[in-house]
Amino acid sequence: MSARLSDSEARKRLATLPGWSFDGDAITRAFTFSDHIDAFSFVTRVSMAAEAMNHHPDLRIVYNQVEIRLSTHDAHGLTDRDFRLAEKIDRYLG
Ligand code: H2B
Repeated sequence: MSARLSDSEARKRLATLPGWSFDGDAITRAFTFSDHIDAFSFVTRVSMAAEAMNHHPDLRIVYNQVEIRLSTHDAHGLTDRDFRLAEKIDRYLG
């Protein structure tokens, strides 16, 4: 299991991820797409990456909007795995 990051470590990592917010135990980002199919396609890619990492985000889809919340349940907070997944997710935006 990865070790939980301190608040200051987490904030440092967050500074490299524009668009993501820190809420103490998790990082979150909202995405808007042109329609539901684009939103859902993005979520499918995210899910494939999550499965490959065995690290799963909280996902909320409302028509063309997607909210993603990342935390490491086992560590009760943020770990390196959350930031690595966030970086992958951002790469899917193109
Ligand atoms: N996803 C997240 N976000 N946090 C975890 O601690 C976690 C996970 N643990 N996906 C994995 C699966 C664990 O439940 C299984 C048993 O490996």
